[in-house]
Amino acid sequence: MKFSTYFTMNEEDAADYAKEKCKSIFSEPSRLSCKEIGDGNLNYIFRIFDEISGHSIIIKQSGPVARISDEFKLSPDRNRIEYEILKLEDELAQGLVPKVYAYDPIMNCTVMDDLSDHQIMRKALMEFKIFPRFAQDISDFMVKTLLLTTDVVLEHKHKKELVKNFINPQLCEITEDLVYTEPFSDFKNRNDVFEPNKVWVKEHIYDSIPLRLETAKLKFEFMNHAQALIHGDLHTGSIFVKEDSTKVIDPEFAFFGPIGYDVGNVIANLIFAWVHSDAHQQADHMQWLEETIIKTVDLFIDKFNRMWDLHVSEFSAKTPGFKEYYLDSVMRDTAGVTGLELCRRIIGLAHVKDITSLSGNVRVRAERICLSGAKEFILQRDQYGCGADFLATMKKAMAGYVREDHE
Ligand code: SR1
Ligand code: MG
Repeated sequence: MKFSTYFTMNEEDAADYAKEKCKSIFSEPSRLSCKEIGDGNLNYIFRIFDEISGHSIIIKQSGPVARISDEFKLSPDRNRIEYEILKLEDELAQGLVPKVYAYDPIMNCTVMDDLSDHQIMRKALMEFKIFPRFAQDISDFMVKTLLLTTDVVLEHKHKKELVKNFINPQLCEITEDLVYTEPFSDFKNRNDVFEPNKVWVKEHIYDSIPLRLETAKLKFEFMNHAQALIHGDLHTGSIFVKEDSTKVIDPEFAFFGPIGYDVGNVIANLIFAWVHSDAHQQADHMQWLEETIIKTVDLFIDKFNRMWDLHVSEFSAKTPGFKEYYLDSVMRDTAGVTGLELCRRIIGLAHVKDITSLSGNVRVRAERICLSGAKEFILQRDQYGCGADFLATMKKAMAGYVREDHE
């Protein structure tokens, strides 16, 4: 009876929930302990551990408002979306997402694999670890989950059914506001800019009308281009890694949107790790990240081309030249989104630790390098055809950084 009406659980409740609802995982005798381990912006993550069998699972529960601020009212339907998408992604990109075992539409929670033997990638990169498989795995994940959910591959009516099933208006609104709108003017007064960079941000970002115009175009493309079932929040905090494994988690922002949204998020977050390693003078780690940025984009392009040839049978899509036209537009979106993500994590409400863990002039420099690169990605987004182009923009931004007198 305890779980017949929704309430937000604490650790004790979550352990009781596991005892009552997860009998096939924790057979008797069991001694369950629970710890809330979430550090994301939205949900509660409970790790349940059976001291007798050694088995463990994760219960992820969504509340009616975001953890970061109750200003964000959120539909708990995001839990259903996440559950269904993880199952679909597991079919499309086997081994690259956690297994999900159950979804409870009353308690708005999902039971899934415990990935405690992995580490959140952002944290691991901030410890200067390297993951040789990452570019292969993430390019695989993106090409399989993205290209295979487009209407150049799926039967058109089936694809439209999926669009309907994964309509996600509240989470999309967060992205429209926090990624596409607020970083480019402070009209809502909730941006959070590092004090020593406030004047610079006003001059180079808020006051740039060309930048605002291009971000407005990108915003309406995000809202109106139901291209593929995108993850919608594919940053390094949504990826678990260990040396021989990569797992993508947290697809609650998923909906049918532009493919470049996912690819651009991955690249921008590798760039955050790169400036973080620069700030700590970790030349070897920077070198690995540079190679990884190039490889991620190039492998994505290469696999996209190969999968297209294998899976696309739609009459119009097979017209010579169409694949190249399609991929060009994906690369253009990727560059634009790389720039958007770089801006929004520095100027907007939701930051990343790669940057906020820095202080003083080192943070000033890291932020300005990211923002200078970001402007170029957005304004020149039709100039990106391969991985080296992405790295070249950031190298130029770093070389062009001039320390100002007041710093
Ligand atoms: C109010 S949510 C802020 C951010 O956290 C999520 O992880 C998404 O990135 C969102 O934009
Ligand atoms: Mg998340």
